[in-house]
Amino acid sequence: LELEAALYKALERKEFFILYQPQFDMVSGKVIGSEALLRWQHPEKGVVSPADFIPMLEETGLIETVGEWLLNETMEQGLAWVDPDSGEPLHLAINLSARQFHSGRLLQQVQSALVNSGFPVHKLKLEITESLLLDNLTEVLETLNEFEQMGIELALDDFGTGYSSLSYLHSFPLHILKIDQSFVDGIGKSKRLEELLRGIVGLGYALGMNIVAEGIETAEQFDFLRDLGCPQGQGFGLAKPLTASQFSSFLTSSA
Ligand code: G
Ligand code: G
Ligand code: MN
Ligand code: NA
Repeated sequence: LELEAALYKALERKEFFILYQPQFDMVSGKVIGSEALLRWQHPEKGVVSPADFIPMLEETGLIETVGEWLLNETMEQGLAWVDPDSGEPLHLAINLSARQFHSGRLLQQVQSALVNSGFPVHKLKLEITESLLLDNLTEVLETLNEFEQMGIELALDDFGTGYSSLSYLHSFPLHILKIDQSFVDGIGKSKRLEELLRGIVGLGYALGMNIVAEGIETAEQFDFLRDLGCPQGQGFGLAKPLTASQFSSFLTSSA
Protein backbone atom coordinates (compact mmCIF):
# COMPACT_ATOMS: atom_id res chain seq x y z
CA LEU A 1 0.00 0.00 0.00
CA GLU A 2 2.90 2.28 0.79
CA LEU A 3 4.39 1.42 -2.58
CA GLU A 4 1.07 2.11 -4.24
CA ALA A 5 0.86 5.59 -2.72
CA ALA A 6 4.39 6.32 -3.88
CA LEU A 7 3.49 5.13 -7.37
CA TYR A 8 0.88 7.87 -7.71
CA LYS A 9 3.57 10.49 -7.21
CA ALA A 10 6.28 8.77 -9.22
CA LEU A 11 5.34 10.25 -12.58
CA GLU A 12 5.23 13.90 -11.48
CA ARG A 13 8.41 13.36 -9.47
CA LYS A 14 10.05 12.04 -12.63
CA GLU A 15 11.05 8.78 -10.95
CA PHE A 16 10.31 6.63 -14.00
CA PHE A 17 13.01 6.11 -16.56
CA ILE A 18 13.53 3.92 -19.55
CA LEU A 19 16.30 1.49 -20.42
CA TYR A 20 16.87 0.34 -23.98
CA GLN A 21 18.08 -3.18 -24.63
CA PRO A 22 19.86 -3.49 -28.00
CA GLN A 23 18.53 -6.06 -30.47
CA PHE A 24 20.88 -7.59 -33.03
CA ASP A 25 20.91 -9.17 -36.44
CA MET A 26 22.32 -12.62 -35.65
CA VAL A 27 24.24 -12.89 -38.93
CA SER A 28 25.80 -9.44 -39.37
CA GLY A 29 26.01 -8.79 -35.63
CA LYS A 30 24.69 -5.28 -36.20
CA VAL A 31 22.35 -3.44 -33.83
CA ILE A 32 18.99 -3.15 -35.55
CA GLY A 33 16.87 -1.71 -32.79
CA SER A 34 16.00 -1.72 -29.13
CA GLU A 35 13.36 -2.85 -26.66
CA ALA A 36 12.24 -0.15 -24.22
CA LEU A 37 12.11 -1.35 -20.60
CA LEU A 38 10.43 0.71 -17.90
CA ARG A 39 12.18 1.29 -14.56
CA TRP A 40 11.21 3.07 -11.36
CA GLN A 41 13.82 4.87 -9.30
CA HIS A 42 12.19 4.77 -5.88
CA PRO A 43 13.55 7.48 -3.50
CA GLU A 44 14.36 4.95 -0.76
CA LYS A 45 14.16 1.49 -2.27
CA GLY A 46 16.35 2.22 -5.30
CA VAL A 47 15.47 0.78 -8.69
CA VAL A 48 12.24 -1.25 -8.53
CA SER A 49 11.69 -3.95 -11.15
CA PRO A 50 8.68 -3.64 -13.46
CA ALA A 51 7.71 -7.18 -12.46
CA ASP A 52 6.95 -5.66 -9.03
CA PHE A 53 5.17 -2.46 -10.04
CA ILE A 54 3.52 -3.07 -13.42
CA PRO A 55 0.78 -5.20 -11.83
CA MET A 56 0.14 -2.25 -9.49
CA LEU A 57 0.11 0.22 -12.37
CA GLU A 58 -2.46 -2.02 -14.03
CA GLU A 59 -4.69 -2.41 -10.98
CA THR A 60 -4.75 1.32 -10.28
CA GLY A 61 -5.19 2.26 -13.93
CA LEU A 62 -2.03 4.38 -13.71
CA ILE A 63 -0.63 2.31 -16.58
CA GLU A 64 -2.66 4.49 -18.95
CA THR A 65 -0.83 7.67 -17.97
CA VAL A 66 2.56 6.05 -17.55
CA GLY A 67 2.09 4.14 -20.82
CA GLU A 68 1.25 7.37 -22.66
CA TRP A 69 4.34 9.04 -21.22
CA LEU A 70 6.49 6.06 -22.26
CA LEU A 71 5.16 6.09 -25.82
CA ASN A 72 6.04 9.76 -26.25
CA GLU A 73 9.36 9.58 -24.46
CA THR A 74 10.65 6.52 -26.35
CA MET A 75 9.57 7.70 -29.79
CA GLU A 76 11.19 11.12 -29.31
CA GLN A 77 14.34 9.39 -28.13
CA GLY A 78 14.23 6.72 -30.83
CA LEU A 79 14.33 9.34 -33.57
CA ALA A 80 17.92 10.17 -32.61
CA TRP A 81 19.24 6.64 -33.18
CA VAL A 82 19.81 6.43 -36.88
CA ASP A 83 21.11 3.40 -38.77
CA PRO A 84 24.08 4.77 -40.76
CA ASP A 85 23.37 2.34 -43.63
CA SER A 86 19.72 3.24 -44.22
CA GLY A 87 19.67 6.74 -42.75
CA GLU A 88 16.49 5.70 -40.93
CA PRO A 89 15.92 5.35 -37.19
CA LEU A 90 16.57 1.92 -35.67
CA HIS A 91 13.42 0.07 -34.74
CA LEU A 92 11.84 0.51 -31.34
CA ALA A 93 9.92 -2.20 -29.49
CA ILE A 94 7.47 -1.20 -26.75
CA ASN A 95 5.73 -3.56 -24.30
CA LEU A 96 2.00 -3.11 -23.85
CA SER A 97 -0.16 -4.51 -21.11
CA ALA A 98 -3.76 -5.69 -21.26
CA ARG A 99 -5.18 -2.77 -19.33
CA GLN A 100 -3.91 -0.36 -22.00
CA PHE A 101 -5.95 -2.21 -24.61
CA HIS A 102 -9.06 -2.03 -22.49
CA SER A 103 -8.85 1.72 -21.89
CA GLY A 104 -10.20 2.57 -25.33
CA ARG A 105 -7.47 5.20 -25.67
CA LEU A 106 -4.48 3.14 -26.74
CA LEU A 107 -4.85 3.59 -30.49
CA GLN A 108 -5.17 7.34 -30.14
CA GLN A 109 -2.20 7.48 -27.75
CA VAL A 110 0.03 5.59 -30.20
CA GLN A 111 -1.10 7.77 -33.10
CA SER A 112 -0.44 10.99 -31.15
CA ALA A 113 3.02 9.83 -30.08
CA LEU A 114 3.87 9.02 -33.72
CA VAL A 115 2.64 12.42 -34.92
CA ASN A 116 4.21 14.41 -32.08
CA SER A 117 7.60 12.73 -32.43
CA GLY A 118 7.73 12.13 -36.16
CA PHE A 119 8.96 8.60 -35.47
CA PRO A 120 8.46 6.41 -38.57
CA VAL A 121 5.50 4.09 -38.06
CA HIS A 122 7.12 1.11 -39.82
CA LYS A 123 9.97 1.21 -37.27
CA LEU A 124 7.62 0.79 -34.33
CA LYS A 125 7.02 -2.69 -32.88
CA LEU A 126 4.46 -3.36 -30.18
CA GLU A 127 4.90 -6.36 -27.88
CA ILE A 128 1.97 -8.17 -26.35
CA THR A 129 1.76 -11.36 -24.32
CA GLU A 130 -0.47 -14.36 -24.73
CA SER A 131 -2.51 -13.38 -21.67
CA LEU A 132 -3.86 -10.35 -23.56
CA LEU A 133 -5.57 -12.74 -25.95
CA LEU A 134 -7.60 -14.37 -23.18
CA ASP A 135 -10.44 -11.88 -22.80
CA ASN A 136 -12.25 -9.01 -24.54
CA LEU A 137 -11.15 -10.71 -27.73
CA THR A 138 -13.25 -8.68 -30.15
CA GLU A 139 -12.04 -5.39 -28.72
CA VAL A 140 -8.40 -6.50 -28.67
CA LEU A 141 -8.54 -7.89 -32.19
CA GLU A 142 -10.00 -4.64 -33.50
CA THR A 143 -7.11 -2.65 -32.04
CA LEU A 144 -4.51 -5.14 -33.26
CA ASN A 145 -5.99 -4.94 -36.77
CA GLU A 146 -5.82 -1.15 -36.68
CA PHE A 147 -2.17 -1.29 -35.66
CA GLU A 148 -1.45 -3.69 -38.48
CA GLN A 149 -3.19 -1.42 -40.98
CA MET A 150 -1.03 1.47 -39.79
CA GLY A 151 2.06 -0.60 -40.62
CA ILE A 152 3.10 -1.42 -37.06
CA GLU A 153 4.54 -4.89 -36.48
CA LEU A 154 3.14 -6.82 -33.54
CA ALA A 155 5.31 -9.15 -31.50
CA LEU A 156 4.12 -12.04 -29.35
CA ASP A 157 6.35 -11.79 -26.26
CA ASP A 158 7.31 -14.69 -23.97
CA PHE A 159 6.09 -17.09 -26.65
CA GLY A 160 5.34 -20.56 -25.35
CA THR A 161 5.25 -19.73 -21.67
CA GLY A 162 1.70 -18.51 -21.20
CA TYR A 163 -1.66 -19.89 -22.15
CA SER A 164 -0.28 -20.65 -25.55
CA SER A 165 -2.64 -21.68 -28.15
CA LEU A 166 -1.22 -22.19 -31.60
CA SER A 167 -4.51 -20.89 -32.94
CA TYR A 168 -3.47 -17.40 -31.77
CA LEU A 169 -0.79 -17.44 -34.44
CA HIS A 170 -3.54 -18.05 -36.95
CA SER A 171 -6.24 -15.74 -35.64
CA PHE A 172 -4.29 -12.59 -34.77
CA PRO A 173 -2.21 -10.27 -36.90
CA LEU A 174 1.13 -11.17 -35.32
CA HIS A 175 4.38 -10.54 -37.18
CA ILE A 176 7.11 -11.39 -34.71
CA LEU A 177 7.64 -14.34 -32.36
CA LYS A 178 9.77 -13.61 -29.33
CA ILE A 179 11.31 -16.82 -28.09
CA ASP A 180 11.25 -16.81 -24.31
CA GLN A 181 14.44 -16.99 -22.31
CA SER A 182 13.37 -20.23 -20.64
CA PHE A 183 13.86 -22.03 -23.97
CA VAL A 184 17.19 -20.32 -24.67
CA ASP A 185 18.38 -21.37 -21.19
CA GLY A 186 18.01 -25.01 -22.24
CA ILE A 187 20.64 -24.82 -24.97
CA GLY A 188 23.46 -27.23 -24.18
CA LYS A 189 21.47 -28.60 -21.23
CA SER A 190 18.32 -30.13 -22.61
CA LYS A 191 17.93 -31.91 -25.95
CA ARG A 192 14.17 -31.59 -25.62
CA LEU A 193 14.30 -27.81 -25.20
CA GLU A 194 16.71 -27.63 -28.12
CA GLU A 195 14.22 -29.55 -30.25
CA LEU A 196 11.42 -27.26 -29.10
CA LEU A 197 13.54 -24.30 -30.18
CA ARG A 198 14.10 -25.88 -33.57
CA GLY A 199 10.35 -26.37 -33.83
CA ILE A 200 9.53 -22.78 -32.83
CA VAL A 201 11.97 -21.33 -35.35
CA GLY A 202 10.57 -23.63 -38.05
CA LEU A 203 7.03 -22.62 -37.15
CA GLY A 204 7.93 -18.93 -37.31
CA TYR A 205 9.48 -19.38 -40.74
CA ALA A 206 6.57 -21.40 -42.05
CA LEU A 207 4.16 -18.66 -41.00
CA GLY A 208 6.32 -15.91 -42.50
CA MET A 209 7.00 -14.37 -39.10
CA ASN A 210 10.13 -12.67 -37.87
CA ILE A 211 11.76 -14.38 -34.87
CA VAL A 212 13.63 -12.75 -31.99
CA ALA A 213 15.39 -14.86 -29.36
CA GLU A 214 15.49 -13.37 -25.86
CA GLY A 215 17.84 -13.88 -22.96
CA ILE A 216 20.95 -14.87 -24.93
CA GLU A 217 23.71 -14.98 -22.34
CA THR A 218 26.41 -17.26 -23.75
CA ALA A 219 28.32 -17.74 -27.00
CA GLU A 220 27.00 -21.32 -27.13
CA GLN A 221 23.41 -20.06 -27.06
CA PHE A 222 24.16 -17.44 -29.70
CA ASP A 223 25.83 -19.94 -32.04
CA PHE A 224 23.08 -22.51 -31.62
CA LEU A 225 20.33 -19.99 -32.40
CA ARG A 226 22.21 -18.49 -35.36
CA ASP A 227 22.79 -21.98 -36.77
CA LEU A 228 19.08 -22.75 -36.41
CA GLY A 229 18.41 -19.71 -38.56
CA CYS A 230 17.00 -17.47 -35.86
CA PRO A 231 17.43 -14.04 -37.48
CA GLN A 232 17.43 -11.71 -34.48
CA GLY A 233 18.37 -11.78 -30.81
CA GLN A 234 18.86 -9.90 -27.60
CA GLY A 235 20.30 -10.77 -24.21
CA PHE A 236 22.80 -9.86 -21.52
CA GLY A 237 25.53 -11.72 -23.45
CA LEU A 238 25.06 -9.33 -26.37
CA ALA A 239 24.18 -6.15 -24.48
CA LYS A 240 22.45 -5.28 -21.23
CA PRO A 241 19.60 -2.79 -21.11
CA LEU A 242 21.19 0.69 -21.37
CA THR A 243 20.19 4.22 -20.46
CA ALA A 244 19.51 6.47 -23.44
CA SER A 245 22.91 8.11 -23.19
CA GLN A 246 24.67 4.74 -22.81
CA PHE A 247 22.78 3.49 -25.86
CA SER A 248 23.98 6.51 -27.88
CA SER A 249 27.59 5.80 -26.88
CA PHE A 250 27.14 2.12 -27.63
CA LEU A 251 25.97 2.94 -31.16
CA THR A 252 28.88 5.31 -31.73
CA SER A 253 31.42 2.78 -30.52
CA SER A 254 29.95 -0.14 -32.47
CA ALA A 255 29.62 1.82 -35.76
O1 G B 1 13.16 -5.45 -17.68
P1 G B 1 12.70 -6.61 -16.84
O2 G B 1 13.31 -7.95 -17.08
O3 G B 1 12.81 -6.30 -15.40
O4 G B 1 11.14 -6.72 -17.16
C1 G B 1 10.30 -7.49 -16.39
C2 G B 1 8.96 -7.56 -17.08
O5 G B 1 8.40 -6.25 -17.21
C3 G B 1 9.05 -8.13 -18.49
O6 G B 1 8.02 -9.06 -18.63
C4 G B 1 8.82 -6.95 -19.36
O7 G B 1 8.14 -7.31 -20.55
C5 G B 1 7.95 -6.05 -18.51
N1 G B 1 8.07 -4.66 -18.91
C6 G B 1 9.18 -3.90 -18.99
N2 G B 1 8.87 -2.64 -19.40
C7 G B 1 7.54 -2.63 -19.61
C8 G B 1 6.60 -1.63 -20.04
O8 G B 1 6.94 -0.50 -20.36
N3 G B 1 5.29 -2.00 -20.10
C9 G B 1 4.87 -3.25 -19.79
N4 G B 1 3.57 -3.51 -19.89
N5 G B 1 5.71 -4.21 -19.39
C10 G B 1 7.02 -3.91 -19.30
O1 G C 1 9.03 -10.14 -20.94
P1 G C 1 10.09 -9.37 -21.65
O2 G C 1 10.67 -10.15 -22.76
O3 G C 1 9.69 -8.02 -22.13
O4 G C 1 11.25 -9.21 -20.63
C1 G C 1 12.39 -8.54 -20.92
C2 G C 1 13.19 -8.62 -19.66
O5 G C 1 14.21 -9.62 -19.76
C3 G C 1 13.89 -7.34 -19.34
O6 G C 1 13.53 -6.98 -18.06
C4 G C 1 15.35 -7.61 -19.37
O7 G C 1 16.01 -6.96 -18.32
C5 G C 1 15.40 -9.12 -19.20
N1 G C 1 16.52 -9.71 -19.92
C6 G C 1 16.94 -9.37 -21.14
N2 G C 1 18.00 -10.11 -21.52
C7 G C 1 18.24 -10.95 -20.49
C8 G C 1 19.21 -11.97 -20.28
O8 G C 1 20.06 -12.27 -21.12
N3 G C 1 19.17 -12.63 -19.09
C9 G C 1 18.24 -12.34 -18.14
N4 G C 1 18.27 -13.04 -17.01
N5 G C 1 17.30 -11.40 -18.30
C10 G C 1 17.29 -10.70 -19.48
MN1 MN D 1 9.24 -7.73 -24.11
NA1 NA E 1 10.03 -12.23 -22.88
